[in-house]
Amino acid sequence: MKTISPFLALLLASTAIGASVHLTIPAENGNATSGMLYGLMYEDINYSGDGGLYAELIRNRALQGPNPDLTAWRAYGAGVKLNVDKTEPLSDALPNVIRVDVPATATGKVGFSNEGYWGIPVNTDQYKASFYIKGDYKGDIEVSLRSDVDGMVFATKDVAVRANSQWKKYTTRFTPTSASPNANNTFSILFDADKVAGKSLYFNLISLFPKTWSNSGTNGLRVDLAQAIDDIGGKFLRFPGGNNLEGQSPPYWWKWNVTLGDLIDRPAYPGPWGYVNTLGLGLVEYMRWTDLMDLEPILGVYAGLYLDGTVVPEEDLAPYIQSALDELEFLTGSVDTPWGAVRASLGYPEPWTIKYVEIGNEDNLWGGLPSYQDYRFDLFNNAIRSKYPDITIIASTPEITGTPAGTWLDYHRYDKPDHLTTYFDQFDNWDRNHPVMVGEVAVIAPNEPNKPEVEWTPGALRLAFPSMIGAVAESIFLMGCERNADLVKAVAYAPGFQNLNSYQWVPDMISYTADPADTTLSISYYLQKLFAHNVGDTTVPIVTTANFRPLFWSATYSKQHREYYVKMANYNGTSTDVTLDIPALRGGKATWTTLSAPSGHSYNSPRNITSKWTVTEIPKSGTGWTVTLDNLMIGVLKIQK
Ligand SMILES: *[C@@H]1O[C@H](CO)[C@@H](O)[C@H](O)[C@H]1NC(C)=O
Ligand SMILES: *[C@@H]1O[C@H](CO)[C@@H](O)[C@H](O)[C@H]1NC(C)=O
Ligand SMILES: *[C@@H]1O[C@H](CO)[C@@H](O)[C@H](O)[C@H]1NC(C)=O
Ligand SMILES: *[C@@H]1O[C@H](CO)[C@@H](O)[C@H](O)[C@H]1NC(C)=O
Ligand SMILES: *[C@@H]1O[C@H](CO)[C@@H](O)[C@H](O)[C@H]1NC(C)=O
Ligand SMILES: CC(=O)N[C@H]1CO[C@H](CO)[C@@H](O)[C@@H]1O
Repeated sequence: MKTISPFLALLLASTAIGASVHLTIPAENGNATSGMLYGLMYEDINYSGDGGLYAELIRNRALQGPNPDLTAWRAYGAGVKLNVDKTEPLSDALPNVIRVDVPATATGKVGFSNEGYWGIPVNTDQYKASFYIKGDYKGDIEVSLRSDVDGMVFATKDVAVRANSQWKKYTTRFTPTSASPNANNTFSILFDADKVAGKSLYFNLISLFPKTWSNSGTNGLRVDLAQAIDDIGGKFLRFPGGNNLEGQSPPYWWKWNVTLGDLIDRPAYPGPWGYVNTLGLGLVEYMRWTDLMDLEPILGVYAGLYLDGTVVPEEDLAPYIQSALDELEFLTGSVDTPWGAVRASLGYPEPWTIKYVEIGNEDNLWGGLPSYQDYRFDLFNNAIRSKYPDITIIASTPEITGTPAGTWLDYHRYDKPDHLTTYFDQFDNWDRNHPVMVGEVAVIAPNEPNKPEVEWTPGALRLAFPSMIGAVAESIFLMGCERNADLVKAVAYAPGFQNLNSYQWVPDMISYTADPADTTLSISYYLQKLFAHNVGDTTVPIVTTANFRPLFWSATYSKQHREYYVKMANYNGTSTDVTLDIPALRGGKATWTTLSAPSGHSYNSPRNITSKWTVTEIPKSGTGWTVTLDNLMIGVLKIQK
């Protein structure tokens, strides 16, 4: 219990006998909150960008990466062969292309098809297809979407092509006449065999976009996944990582300057999570995402540490610092600055605003701390601060010491439920000179081994999907952040996304396949949504004689909405009546929203949502309201003045 005068407690107390607890909110408010407490951490892991939030449907669209292959591509037609060709580059960034060899004997339609990211969903919205072609071909090329199960054609469109020895781009739009029953479909490009028999055609950057989320454009976001994160109601986006910022080993790190402009100029980035990033989701796309969802960008800049432990020595760091400064100029500079002019040339004359920059990611790991402490943090910090004094700098680990007052520290925690609950009060006694961002927090393992939701990954027991008891533990950690809102400015679950067909990390907040019917919002997702939608601009003290554990609570108040939000959770207690009094308040309308599931081990999985979200109006009785908080239930009592 925080900030309670013994006299006030005595005056207002009611006792917690048996299964009942009495909470009182006195007249005064507490500390201001940051206004952006809940938000999102994002990096490309688990095919969360490519094959996930980035709406592109064609996998391996430009044979990118150091070891290009024909993953997801198949030849169509007897004797037709596909090859990785390195002699006819489409651009400097995209040197590998598909060569389609057509045998001299071929007849009818031949060509090739793509399986997508483990399938391609077909609905009756408009699709946009495009490809580059080189070679001798004049006539129609047919693009189509068809079932891989029974060959049913959902859409087909002829594109009039006059190809020659120069690369040419063709774009077409079509609308399927019916939706597919599942995502087991392919996208095909077929042409007349007799026009190319015995010859070859070259193709590259073959792209297919469905309708994207909220006008996020031709290079935009997948509708259902983007909608899900927008629905959380978070206030910030931390990007582009995570490990994906750092890269596995030299020379690969997230070079922002090659993620810009036409897709033809974006090279591969072999991200650290075992697959090649197309960089279709680049810096500008991230900024558009923050614009469309009204999120505060928290920009991570590469700080000279690779995940294999390689550290850029002090004497070689200058170009990396310059890159971070250039990135800020690109984002925020006027059109008269060199990089601001580049931004304008891409169609964005209005500068963006960047208020938060994080230097690196988890620089305490992989042997990075000594160099981060010695020179890497200081050199980046000094350079950015002197040019951009209004930017708040975030150090990527609380283990660093001696940073200037006001520097935020990024704290990460992955834990088991029981242990995470012990951190409820950890921030009560932290040094107030350094605000905290909890950049990543999640329950990743069960309390006990051998439970059904557990999957074995070498060396560690992990949850396959976020569990109910895990979400309760997370809620307790989050309430600990909220009570310390003068210190903790931002908190995010991580990671956000998981393609169930290929992933490197479990559990995740949102899981999915190509088929939107599989999209699974986890119990932790609903917790984030519940808490993000119910947070005020100041903390509010709560007076009670009850002790924390098994019940936990915290409260905030919004001046703008004239609402109190009292959050509560019950971790292994009995069903308890909680009475809330606000003696100073006449009237008041109370809404009680709860998140629960059949048991602590329950979890949400594709097409099997076990968690329950209820909303009830609570009548006032006397000066307060009484709700029942069952074991392993999370609840928010909202009181409107
Ligand atoms: C406000 O912050 C101060 C300083 O951290 C702390 O002592 C006090 O308890 C906080 N007030 C509330 C109501 O949480
Ligand atoms: C698609 O269907 C075919 C034929 O039934 C099957 O072999 C294949 O595994 C399915 N692919 C996916 C991604 O479901
Ligand atoms: C991008 O930045 C890197 C490192 O800062 C630099 O080596 C490279 O030349 C730049 N590329 C482009 C296309 O500007
Ligand atoms: C809470 O209950 C679960 C079993 O449901 C158990 O694994 C865990 O250790 C308990 N924790 C506490 C703190 O009581
Ligand atoms: C749904 O998930 C629960 C775990 O939350 C599991 O116990 C149950 O068997 C699943 N039901 C089906 C039909 O798969
Ligand atoms: C569990 C899982 O899906 N692992 C995959 C992670 O991604 C790599 C690279 O794509 C695959 O090789 C793994 O099979």
